[in-house]
Amino acid sequence: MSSDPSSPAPPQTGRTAENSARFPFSRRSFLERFSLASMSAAIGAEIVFGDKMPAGLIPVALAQDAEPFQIAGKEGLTILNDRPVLAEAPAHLLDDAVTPGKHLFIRNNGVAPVPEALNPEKWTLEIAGESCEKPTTFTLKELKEKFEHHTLQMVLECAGNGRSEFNPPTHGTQWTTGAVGCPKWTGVRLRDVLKHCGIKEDAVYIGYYGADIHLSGDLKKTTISRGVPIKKALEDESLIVFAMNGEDIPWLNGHPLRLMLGGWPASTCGKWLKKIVIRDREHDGEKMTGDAYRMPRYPVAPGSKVPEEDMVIIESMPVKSLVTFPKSGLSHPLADVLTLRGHAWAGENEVAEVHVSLDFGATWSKTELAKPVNRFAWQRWTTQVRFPKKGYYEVWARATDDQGRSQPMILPGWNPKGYLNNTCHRIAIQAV
Ligand SMILES: Nc1nc2c(c(=O)[nH]1)N[C@H]1C(S)=C(S)[C@@H](COP(=O)(O)O)O[C@H]1N2
Ligand SMILES: [Mo]
Repeated sequence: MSSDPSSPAPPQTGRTAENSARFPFSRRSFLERFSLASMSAAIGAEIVFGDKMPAGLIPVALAQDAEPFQIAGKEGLTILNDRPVLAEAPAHLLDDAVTPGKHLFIRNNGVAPVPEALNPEKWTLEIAGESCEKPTTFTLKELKEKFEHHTLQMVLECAGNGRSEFNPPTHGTQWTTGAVGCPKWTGVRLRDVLKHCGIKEDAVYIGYYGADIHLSGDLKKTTISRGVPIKKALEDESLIVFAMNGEDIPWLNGHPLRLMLGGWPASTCGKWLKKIVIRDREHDGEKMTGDAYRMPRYPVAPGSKVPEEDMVIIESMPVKSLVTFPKSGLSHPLADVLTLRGHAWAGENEVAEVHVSLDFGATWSKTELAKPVNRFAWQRWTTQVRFPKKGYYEVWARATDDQGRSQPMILPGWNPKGYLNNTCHRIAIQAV
Protein backbone atom coordinates (compact mmCIF):
# COMPACT_ATOMS: atom_id res chain seq x y z
CA MET A 1 0.00 0.00 0.00
CA SER A 2 2.93 2.33 -0.36
CA SER A 3 2.95 5.13 -2.87
CA ASP A 4 5.68 7.06 -4.56
CA PRO A 5 5.30 10.76 -3.85
CA SER A 6 7.70 11.62 -6.68
CA SER A 7 5.45 10.10 -9.33
CA PRO A 8 3.60 12.62 -11.49
CA ALA A 9 -0.04 13.23 -10.69
CA PRO A 10 -2.29 11.10 -12.87
CA PRO A 11 -3.85 12.97 -15.79
CA GLN A 12 -7.33 14.04 -14.81
CA THR A 13 -8.65 15.89 -17.81
CA GLY A 14 -9.23 15.38 -21.50
CA ARG A 15 -7.38 13.18 -23.87
CA THR A 16 -3.93 14.54 -24.27
CA ALA A 17 -0.92 13.13 -26.02
CA GLU A 18 0.59 12.71 -22.60
CA ASN A 19 -2.07 10.45 -21.24
CA SER A 20 -2.43 8.53 -24.46
CA ALA A 21 1.23 7.64 -24.15
CA ARG A 22 0.44 6.26 -20.70
CA PHE A 23 -2.42 4.13 -21.94
CA PRO A 24 -1.24 0.57 -21.32
CA PHE A 25 -2.16 -0.86 -24.69
CA SER A 26 0.08 -3.82 -24.79
CA ARG A 27 0.95 -4.46 -21.20
CA ARG A 28 0.55 -7.90 -19.78
CA SER A 29 -1.06 -6.49 -16.69
CA PHE A 30 -3.85 -5.09 -18.84
CA LEU A 31 -4.57 -8.49 -20.34
CA GLU A 32 -4.62 -10.07 -16.95
CA ARG A 33 -7.04 -7.56 -15.54
CA PHE A 34 -9.54 -7.02 -18.34
CA SER A 35 -11.65 -9.90 -19.52
CA LEU A 36 -14.02 -9.78 -22.46
CA ALA A 37 -16.95 -9.61 -20.06
CA SER A 38 -15.57 -6.59 -18.26
CA MET A 39 -14.79 -4.79 -21.52
CA SER A 40 -18.37 -5.46 -22.64
CA ALA A 41 -19.63 -4.12 -19.34
CA ALA A 42 -17.59 -0.95 -19.78
CA ILE A 43 -18.86 -0.48 -23.33
CA GLY A 44 -22.41 -1.32 -22.34
CA ALA A 45 -22.91 -3.86 -25.08
CA GLU A 46 -21.93 -7.38 -25.87
CA ILE A 47 -18.82 -7.60 -28.05
CA VAL A 48 -20.54 -9.88 -30.54
CA PHE A 49 -17.42 -11.22 -32.25
CA GLY A 50 -15.43 -11.12 -29.04
CA ASP A 51 -14.12 -14.60 -29.65
CA LYS A 52 -12.43 -13.28 -32.80
CA MET A 53 -10.75 -10.34 -31.08
CA PRO A 54 -6.95 -10.63 -31.06
CA ALA A 55 -5.61 -11.03 -27.53
CA GLY A 56 -4.57 -7.68 -26.10
CA LEU A 57 -6.64 -5.55 -28.50
CA ILE A 58 -8.45 -2.77 -26.72
CA PRO A 59 -11.91 -2.08 -28.16
CA VAL A 60 -11.90 1.25 -29.98
CA ALA A 61 -14.81 2.38 -27.81
CA LEU A 62 -12.45 2.31 -24.85
CA ALA A 63 -9.46 3.77 -26.63
CA GLN A 64 -8.20 7.32 -26.54
CA ASP A 65 -9.67 8.56 -29.79
CA ALA A 66 -12.90 6.64 -29.53
CA GLU A 67 -16.35 8.02 -30.18
CA PRO A 68 -18.23 8.81 -26.99
CA PHE A 69 -19.35 5.53 -25.49
CA GLN A 70 -21.97 4.44 -23.03
CA ILE A 71 -21.23 3.37 -19.50
CA ALA A 72 -23.16 0.29 -18.48
CA GLY A 73 -25.90 1.11 -16.01
CA LYS A 74 -25.66 4.88 -16.57
CA GLU A 75 -27.97 7.04 -18.65
CA GLY A 76 -27.61 10.55 -20.00
CA LEU A 77 -24.41 11.39 -18.12
CA THR A 78 -21.85 13.68 -19.72
CA ILE A 79 -18.65 11.72 -20.05
CA LEU A 80 -15.67 13.96 -19.34
CA ASN A 81 -12.98 11.34 -19.61
CA ASP A 82 -12.64 7.63 -20.17
CA ARG A 83 -9.46 6.81 -18.33
CA PRO A 84 -10.04 7.32 -15.54
CA VAL A 85 -13.79 7.28 -16.01
CA LEU A 86 -15.30 10.67 -15.21
CA ALA A 87 -18.97 11.37 -15.84
CA GLU A 88 -21.43 13.92 -14.49
CA ALA A 89 -25.18 14.48 -14.56
CA PRO A 90 -26.88 17.36 -16.39
CA ALA A 91 -28.92 19.27 -13.78
CA HIS A 92 -32.34 18.21 -15.09
CA LEU A 93 -31.40 14.53 -14.60
CA LEU A 94 -30.96 15.20 -10.89
CA ASP A 95 -34.63 16.14 -10.46
CA ASP A 96 -35.60 12.96 -8.56
CA ALA A 97 -35.89 13.33 -4.79
CA VAL A 98 -33.60 10.30 -4.47
CA THR A 99 -30.91 10.08 -7.16
CA PRO A 100 -31.18 6.82 -9.10
CA GLY A 101 -27.96 4.92 -9.73
CA LYS A 102 -28.16 5.58 -13.47
CA HIS A 103 -27.77 9.33 -12.80
CA LEU A 104 -25.10 9.24 -10.11
CA PHE A 105 -21.79 10.75 -11.27
CA ILE A 106 -18.55 8.78 -11.48
CA ARG A 107 -15.19 10.00 -10.33
CA ASN A 108 -12.47 7.40 -10.66
CA ASN A 109 -8.89 8.32 -9.87
CA GLY A 110 -7.53 5.04 -11.11
CA VAL A 111 -8.72 1.97 -12.94
CA ALA A 112 -11.85 0.40 -11.47
CA PRO A 113 -11.53 -3.23 -10.41
CA VAL A 114 -13.11 -5.56 -12.98
CA PRO A 115 -16.61 -6.72 -12.03
CA GLU A 116 -15.37 -10.33 -11.69
CA ALA A 117 -13.01 -9.19 -8.94
CA LEU A 118 -15.90 -7.76 -6.93
CA ASN A 119 -17.52 -10.95 -5.72
CA PRO A 120 -19.52 -10.03 -2.58
CA GLU A 121 -19.30 -13.65 -1.39
CA LYS A 122 -15.53 -13.39 -1.20
CA TRP A 123 -15.22 -9.75 -0.20
CA THR A 124 -13.36 -8.93 3.00
CA LEU A 125 -12.79 -5.71 4.91
CA GLU A 126 -9.70 -5.39 7.08
CA ILE A 127 -9.59 -3.01 10.05
CA ALA A 128 -6.04 -2.25 11.17
CA GLY A 129 -3.66 0.64 11.85
CA GLU A 130 -1.40 1.60 14.76
CA SER A 131 -4.36 2.82 16.86
CA CYS A 132 -6.44 -0.34 16.41
CA GLU A 133 -6.42 -2.69 19.41
CA LYS A 134 -7.62 -5.86 17.68
CA PRO A 135 -6.93 -5.76 13.95
CA THR A 136 -9.70 -7.84 12.35
CA THR A 137 -10.70 -8.98 8.89
CA PHE A 138 -14.43 -9.36 8.32
CA THR A 139 -16.16 -11.05 5.45
CA LEU A 140 -18.96 -8.94 3.99
CA LYS A 141 -21.40 -11.53 5.37
CA GLU A 142 -19.98 -11.10 8.87
CA LEU A 143 -20.23 -7.33 8.63
CA LYS A 144 -23.88 -7.62 7.63
CA GLU A 145 -24.65 -10.14 10.40
CA LYS A 146 -22.72 -8.63 13.30
CA PHE A 147 -23.77 -5.00 13.04
CA GLU A 148 -27.07 -3.14 12.93
CA HIS A 149 -28.16 -1.83 9.52
CA HIS A 150 -28.94 1.82 8.87
CA THR A 151 -30.42 3.51 5.80
CA LEU A 152 -29.85 7.21 5.18
CA GLN A 153 -30.22 9.48 2.19
CA MET A 154 -26.96 11.42 1.90
CA VAL A 155 -25.43 13.84 -0.58
CA LEU A 156 -22.26 12.70 -2.33
CA GLU A 157 -20.44 15.61 -3.95
CA CYS A 158 -16.95 15.88 -5.40
CA ALA A 159 -15.01 18.80 -3.87
CA GLY A 160 -14.09 19.81 -7.42
CA ASN A 161 -17.71 20.06 -8.60
CA GLY A 162 -18.00 23.40 -10.47
CA ARG A 163 -14.25 23.63 -11.14
CA SER A 164 -14.75 24.47 -14.83
CA GLU A 165 -15.90 28.00 -13.97
CA PHE A 166 -12.76 29.17 -12.22
CA ASN A 167 -10.60 31.70 -14.01
CA PRO A 168 -7.70 31.31 -14.48
CA PRO A 169 -8.55 27.64 -14.99
CA THR A 170 -7.21 25.16 -12.47
CA HIS A 171 -5.95 21.64 -13.14
CA GLY A 172 -8.26 18.71 -12.56
CA THR A 173 -11.54 17.42 -13.85
CA GLN A 174 -13.49 20.25 -15.46
CA TRP A 175 -16.80 19.48 -13.74
CA THR A 176 -19.73 21.76 -14.45
CA THR A 177 -22.48 21.21 -11.87
CA GLY A 178 -23.17 17.49 -12.02
CA ALA A 179 -20.62 15.82 -9.72
CA VAL A 180 -23.29 15.47 -7.06
CA GLY A 181 -26.16 13.18 -6.18
CA CYS A 182 -28.23 12.09 -3.20
CA PRO A 183 -29.05 8.38 -3.19
CA LYS A 184 -30.24 6.32 -0.24
CA TRP A 185 -27.42 4.32 1.31
CA THR A 186 -27.69 1.19 3.47
CA GLY A 187 -24.92 -0.18 5.61
CA VAL A 188 -23.46 -0.47 9.08
CA ARG A 189 -22.09 2.28 11.28
CA LEU A 190 -18.37 2.81 10.90
CA ARG A 191 -18.37 3.51 14.66
CA ASP A 192 -19.81 0.08 15.52
CA VAL A 193 -17.17 -1.66 13.41
CA LEU A 194 -14.25 0.42 14.70
CA LYS A 195 -15.36 0.02 18.35
CA HIS A 196 -15.62 -3.73 17.85
CA CYS A 197 -11.95 -3.71 16.82
CA GLY A 198 -10.89 -1.42 19.65
CA ILE A 199 -9.99 2.23 19.19
CA LYS A 200 -6.86 3.14 21.14
CA GLU A 201 -6.85 6.41 23.08
CA ASP A 202 -4.30 7.99 20.80
CA ALA A 203 -6.49 7.54 17.68
CA VAL A 204 -6.89 10.77 15.71
CA TYR A 205 -7.77 9.82 12.13
CA ILE A 206 -8.97 6.99 9.91
CA GLY A 207 -7.84 6.22 6.38
CA TYR A 208 -9.26 3.95 3.68
CA TYR A 209 -7.88 1.73 0.94
CA GLY A 210 -9.85 0.46 -2.04
CA ALA A 211 -9.34 -2.25 -4.63
CA ASP A 212 -8.84 -0.01 -7.64
CA ILE A 213 -5.57 0.10 -9.53
CA HIS A 214 -3.24 3.06 -10.06
CA LEU A 215 -3.44 4.56 -13.56
CA SER A 216 0.17 3.57 -14.21
CA GLY A 217 -0.79 -0.08 -13.76
CA ASP A 218 1.82 -0.30 -10.98
CA LEU A 219 0.22 -2.53 -8.36
CA LYS A 220 2.50 -1.13 -5.64
CA LYS A 221 1.01 2.33 -6.04
CA THR A 222 -2.15 3.47 -4.29
CA THR A 223 -4.74 5.38 -6.32
CA ILE A 224 -6.28 7.33 -3.49
CA SER A 225 -6.29 6.76 0.26
CA ARG A 226 -8.01 9.54 2.13
CA GLY A 227 -9.69 9.72 5.50
CA VAL A 228 -11.30 11.85 8.17
CA PRO A 229 -10.64 12.77 11.81
CA ILE A 230 -11.81 10.11 14.25
CA LYS A 231 -14.57 12.45 15.48
CA LYS A 232 -16.16 12.48 12.03
CA ALA A 233 -15.70 8.72 11.66
CA LEU A 234 -17.62 8.12 14.89
CA GLU A 235 -20.70 10.14 13.93
CA ASP A 236 -24.08 8.37 13.76
CA GLU A 237 -24.32 8.95 10.01
CA SER A 238 -20.83 7.71 9.05
CA LEU A 239 -21.53 4.42 7.33
CA ILE A 240 -19.84 1.52 5.59
CA VAL A 241 -22.44 0.86 2.90
CA PHE A 242 -23.24 -2.22 0.86
CA ALA A 243 -26.45 -1.07 -0.85
CA MET A 244 -27.71 1.99 -2.68
CA ASN A 245 -31.41 2.64 -3.23
CA GLY A 246 -32.11 -0.87 -1.94
CA GLU A 247 -29.92 -2.54 -4.56
CA ASP A 248 -26.27 -3.36 -5.06
CA ILE A 249 -24.13 -0.25 -5.36
CA PRO A 250 -23.41 0.29 -9.09
CA TRP A 251 -20.07 -1.19 -10.12
CA LEU A 252 -18.33 2.12 -10.84
CA ASN A 253 -19.72 3.70 -7.66
CA GLY A 254 -17.95 1.18 -5.44
CA HIS A 255 -19.74 -2.18 -5.33
CA PRO A 256 -19.71 -4.20 -3.10
CA LEU A 257 -18.64 -1.89 -0.26
CA ARG A 258 -17.85 1.81 0.21
CA LEU A 259 -17.61 4.50 2.84
CA MET A 260 -20.30 7.19 3.05
CA LEU A 261 -19.45 10.22 5.17
CA GLY A 262 -22.16 12.86 4.89
CA GLY A 263 -21.39 16.52 4.17
CA TRP A 264 -17.69 16.05 3.44
CA PRO A 265 -15.93 15.87 0.06
CA ALA A 266 -16.87 12.65 -1.74
CA SER A 267 -13.16 11.85 -1.92
CA THR A 268 -13.42 10.75 1.73
CA CYS A 269 -15.94 8.07 0.70
CA GLY A 270 -13.67 5.24 -0.40
CA LYS A 271 -15.07 2.92 -3.07
CA TRP A 272 -14.40 -0.83 -3.44
CA LEU A 273 -13.45 -0.62 0.24
CA LYS A 274 -10.87 -3.21 1.36
CA LYS A 275 -9.21 -1.73 4.40
CA ILE A 276 -9.64 0.95 7.05
CA VAL A 277 -6.75 2.02 9.21
CA ILE A 278 -7.13 3.75 12.58
CA ARG A 279 -4.25 6.20 12.74
CA ASP A 280 -2.43 7.86 15.62
CA ARG A 281 -1.73 10.84 13.33
CA GLU A 282 -3.40 12.66 10.45
CA HIS A 283 -3.70 10.04 7.71
CA ASP A 284 -0.96 10.51 5.12
CA GLY A 285 -2.27 8.32 2.28
CA GLU A 286 -2.35 9.26 -1.40
CA LYS A 287 -4.18 12.59 -1.93
CA MET A 288 -4.20 13.48 1.77
CA THR A 289 -0.94 15.42 1.55
CA GLY A 290 0.44 18.30 -0.52
CA ASP A 291 -2.31 20.53 -1.87
CA ALA A 292 -4.82 17.74 -2.66
CA TYR A 293 -8.29 18.50 -1.30
CA ARG A 294 -6.97 21.57 0.45
CA MET A 295 -7.96 25.25 0.39
CA PRO A 296 -5.84 28.31 1.20
CA ARG A 297 -6.46 29.38 4.79
CA TYR A 298 -6.95 32.97 3.60
CA PRO A 299 -8.43 34.50 0.41
CA VAL A 300 -5.92 34.60 -2.45
CA ALA A 301 -5.81 36.55 -5.71
CA PRO A 302 -6.78 34.48 -8.78
CA GLY A 303 -3.75 32.68 -10.17
CA SER A 304 -1.68 32.95 -6.98
CA LYS A 305 0.76 30.30 -5.84
CA VAL A 306 0.00 29.37 -2.25
CA PRO A 307 2.68 27.84 0.00
CA GLU A 308 1.80 24.28 0.99
CA GLU A 309 1.82 25.10 4.70
CA ASP A 310 -1.01 27.57 4.08
CA MET A 311 -3.27 24.95 2.51
CA VAL A 312 -5.76 23.26 4.87
CA ILE A 313 -7.77 20.06 4.44
CA ILE A 314 -11.36 20.60 3.29
CA GLU A 315 -13.90 19.43 5.82
CA SER A 316 -17.58 20.39 5.43
CA MET A 317 -18.77 21.20 1.91
CA PRO A 318 -20.37 24.64 1.37
CA VAL A 319 -24.04 25.62 0.91
CA LYS A 320 -25.27 24.93 -2.60
CA SER A 321 -28.34 24.40 -4.77
CA LEU A 322 -29.47 23.27 -8.21
CA VAL A 323 -32.43 24.09 -10.42
CA THR A 324 -33.47 20.63 -11.59
CA PHE A 325 -36.79 21.54 -13.21
CA PRO A 326 -37.36 22.72 -15.84
CA LYS A 327 -34.47 21.78 -18.08
CA SER A 328 -32.44 24.82 -19.13
CA GLY A 329 -33.54 26.14 -22.53
CA LEU A 330 -37.29 25.74 -22.03
CA SER A 331 -39.71 27.85 -24.10
CA HIS A 332 -42.57 28.71 -21.78
CA PRO A 333 -45.92 30.31 -22.70
CA LEU A 334 -46.00 33.79 -21.23
CA ALA A 335 -49.56 33.45 -19.91
CA ASP A 336 -48.78 30.35 -17.82
CA VAL A 337 -47.37 30.04 -14.36
CA LEU A 338 -44.10 28.08 -14.33
CA THR A 339 -43.26 25.73 -11.49
CA LEU A 340 -39.56 25.71 -10.63
CA ARG A 341 -37.87 23.22 -8.35
CA GLY A 342 -34.55 21.85 -7.30
CA HIS A 343 -32.50 20.74 -4.33
CA ALA A 344 -30.32 22.52 -1.80
CA TRP A 345 -27.72 21.17 0.62
CA ALA A 346 -25.11 22.63 2.93
CA GLY A 347 -22.41 20.14 3.89
CA GLU A 348 -22.68 19.51 7.63
CA ASN A 349 -25.28 22.24 8.03
CA GLU A 350 -28.91 22.50 7.13
CA VAL A 351 -30.29 24.80 4.46
CA ALA A 352 -32.48 27.52 5.97
CA GLU A 353 -33.78 29.30 2.86
CA VAL A 354 -33.69 29.17 -0.92
CA HIS A 355 -34.46 32.21 -3.07
CA VAL A 356 -34.81 32.54 -6.82
CA SER A 357 -34.22 35.52 -9.08
CA LEU A 358 -35.48 36.08 -12.64
CA ASP A 359 -33.61 39.35 -13.09
CA PHE A 360 -29.93 38.46 -12.69
CA GLY A 361 -29.96 38.82 -8.95
CA ALA A 362 -31.56 42.27 -8.73
CA THR A 363 -34.56 40.93 -6.79
CA TRP A 364 -35.14 37.61 -5.08
CA SER A 365 -38.21 35.73 -3.93
CA LYS A 366 -38.31 33.05 -1.30
CA THR A 367 -39.20 29.46 -2.25
CA GLU A 368 -40.87 26.71 -0.26
CA LEU A 369 -38.19 24.56 1.28
CA ALA A 370 -38.63 21.06 2.73
CA LYS A 371 -36.77 19.78 5.76
CA PRO A 372 -34.13 17.13 4.99
CA VAL A 373 -35.44 13.54 5.40
CA ASN A 374 -32.40 12.99 7.61
CA ARG A 375 -29.15 14.78 8.37
CA PHE A 376 -26.95 15.16 5.23
CA ALA A 377 -29.83 14.68 2.75
CA TRP A 378 -30.54 17.42 0.26
CA GLN A 379 -33.71 19.46 0.60
CA ARG A 380 -36.37 20.01 -2.05
CA TRP A 381 -37.26 23.59 -2.91
CA THR A 382 -40.21 24.60 -5.12
CA THR A 383 -41.80 27.82 -6.26
CA GLN A 384 -44.01 29.25 -8.98
CA VAL A 385 -43.13 32.20 -11.13
CA ARG A 386 -44.67 34.34 -13.87
CA PHE A 387 -42.69 36.20 -16.47
CA PRO A 388 -43.57 39.87 -17.08
CA LYS A 389 -43.13 39.79 -20.86
CA LYS A 390 -41.80 37.71 -23.72
CA GLY A 391 -38.09 37.22 -23.86
CA TYR A 392 -35.02 35.48 -22.48
CA TYR A 393 -34.70 34.94 -18.75
CA GLU A 394 -32.31 33.27 -16.43
CA VAL A 395 -33.50 31.59 -13.28
CA TRP A 396 -30.92 31.86 -10.55
CA ALA A 397 -31.23 29.90 -7.31
CA ARG A 398 -29.49 30.89 -4.10
CA ALA A 399 -29.47 28.82 -0.91
CA THR A 400 -28.62 30.11 2.57
CA ASP A 401 -27.52 27.77 5.35
CA ASP A 402 -28.54 27.83 9.00
CA GLN A 403 -25.40 29.85 9.79
CA GLY A 404 -26.53 32.67 7.47
CA ARG A 405 -24.04 31.84 4.71
CA SER A 406 -25.37 32.23 1.14
CA GLN A 407 -24.15 31.17 -2.26
CA PRO A 408 -22.28 33.86 -4.15
CA MET A 409 -23.90 35.13 -7.36
CA ILE A 410 -20.74 35.09 -9.44
CA LEU A 411 -17.81 33.08 -8.10
CA PRO A 412 -16.47 32.28 -4.65
CA GLY A 413 -12.80 32.72 -3.88
CA TRP A 414 -10.44 31.37 -6.52
CA ASN A 415 -8.15 28.67 -5.14
CA PRO A 416 -5.23 26.79 -6.70
CA LYS A 417 -7.04 23.47 -7.11
CA GLY A 418 -10.44 24.82 -8.06
CA TYR A 419 -12.46 23.39 -5.18
CA LEU A 420 -15.76 24.37 -3.56
CA ASN A 421 -17.33 26.44 -6.31
CA ASN A 422 -20.80 27.12 -4.89
CA THR A 423 -21.90 29.87 -7.28
CA CYS A 424 -25.65 30.20 -7.85
CA HIS A 425 -26.87 27.75 -10.45
CA ARG A 426 -28.49 29.38 -13.49
CA ILE A 427 -30.82 28.09 -16.16
CA ALA A 428 -32.17 29.78 -19.30
CA ILE A 429 -35.90 30.20 -20.06
CA GLN A 430 -37.60 31.84 -23.04
CA ALA A 431 -41.03 33.26 -22.33
CA VAL A 432 -42.93 33.04 -25.63
N1 LIG B 1 -11.26 3.60 -4.16
C1 LIG B 1 -11.59 4.82 -4.60
N2 LIG B 1 -12.46 5.54 -3.88
C2 LIG B 1 -12.83 6.78 -4.30
C3 LIG B 1 -12.28 7.33 -5.48
C4 LIG B 1 -11.37 6.54 -6.24
O1 LIG B 1 -10.85 6.94 -7.29
N3 LIG B 1 -11.05 5.29 -5.76
N4 LIG B 1 -12.61 8.61 -5.87
C5 LIG B 1 -13.08 9.48 -4.79
C6 LIG B 1 -13.60 10.75 -5.28
S1 LIG B 1 -12.45 11.97 -5.62
C7 LIG B 1 -14.93 10.99 -5.40
S2 LIG B 1 -15.52 12.51 -5.90
C8 LIG B 1 -15.92 9.93 -5.11
C9 LIG B 1 -16.80 9.71 -6.31
O2 LIG B 1 -17.79 8.74 -6.05
P1 LIG B 1 -18.65 8.16 -7.24
O3 LIG B 1 -17.72 7.78 -8.35
O4 LIG B 1 -19.40 7.02 -6.68
O5 LIG B 1 -19.58 9.25 -7.69
O6 LIG B 1 -15.33 8.69 -4.77
C10 LIG B 1 -14.16 8.79 -3.97
N5 LIG B 1 -13.72 7.47 -3.58
MO1 LIG C 1 -13.66 13.99 -5.99
